[in-house]
Amino acid sequence: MKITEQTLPNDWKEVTIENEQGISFSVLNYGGILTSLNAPDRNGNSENVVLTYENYDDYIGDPNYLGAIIGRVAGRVHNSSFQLNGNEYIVHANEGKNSLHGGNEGLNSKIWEMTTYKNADSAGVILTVESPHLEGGYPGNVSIQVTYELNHHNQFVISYHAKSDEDTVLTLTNHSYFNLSGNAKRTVLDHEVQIASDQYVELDTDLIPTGNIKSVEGTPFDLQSKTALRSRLFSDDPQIQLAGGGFDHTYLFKDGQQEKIVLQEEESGRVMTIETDQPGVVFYTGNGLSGEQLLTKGPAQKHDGLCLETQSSPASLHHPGFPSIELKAGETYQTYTKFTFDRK
Ligand code: G6D
Repeated sequence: MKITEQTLPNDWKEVTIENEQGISFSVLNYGGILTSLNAPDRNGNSENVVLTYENYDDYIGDPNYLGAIIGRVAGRVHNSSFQLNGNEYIVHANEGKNSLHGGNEGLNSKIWEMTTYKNADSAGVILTVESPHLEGGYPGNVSIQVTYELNHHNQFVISYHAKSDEDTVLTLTNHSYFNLSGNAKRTVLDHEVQIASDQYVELDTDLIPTGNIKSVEGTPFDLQSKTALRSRLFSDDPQIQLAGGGFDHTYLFKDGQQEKIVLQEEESGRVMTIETDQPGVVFYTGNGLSGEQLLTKGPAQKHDGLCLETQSSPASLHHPGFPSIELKAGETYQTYTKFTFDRK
């Protein structure tokens, strides 16, 4: 394992970790942003499989949240408010009347402390940050730690750990846009995806969960077997249309299946398998990406990348039947998501 650290002209820090099998990642102390995740194709060419901005300044105030740690509450909080222990909390509205991804004081906009470590079989970066009481409107002083670890088994593991001194709500994720073609040389239209879920969450026109948990059976949302995205992203299904021509929906995982998501691209031969202890994932197919954003590959375009934001759902703040995102004072928030890379 090789660890390198650099200080950028704007004084941000960037750490890069690489193993001997051609897998490496780089992360910023700003927002815990993944600026690269390199994996080999079937011929052993190691290329970046996450979208990256050409100019790092574009990560500031990024409407796409490229690569960032998201919280305190990933997703949308309806009317930017919720009840907890009989108290109403108003969180920062940054999308009309609703709050997206923790509001303007979200974890993606903070400078995290970074330390590195190396073991016999792995190496990683530990990112820590303190989120003070009522930051973004959320109660509790919360200490958060996110670890990005790479091992010799071609696994990249993100672990999340947090504690609060007051009852609060929390659900964290990473907002990387994956594209297995390598350096985004193609869109994700010819990626194949498989999600171990038979339920998705219906959205309203503001992309807020309606509270209805729908069966995927017989709909374009059925991704229980390997499915080419090209066959679904142009569906006239009202929910696909409402999301801007693609997916932007929470899937609730079925119990008992360790491998929750498989993503692959035939042309490169790359395969990425995801395991997680999170109850669900927001599957977003980059419907909002546009040429205003300059990626390392050039101007962004719709469907240049896709997000697999493993998380619980803020829908639980307003509807029954969803896994809770409450975190009791003194209890530990602990979750992981493991990305395993292979090539065929
Ligand atoms: C769009 O609706 C999507 C979100 O899910 C995504 O996180 C954001 O773009 C970056 O608003």
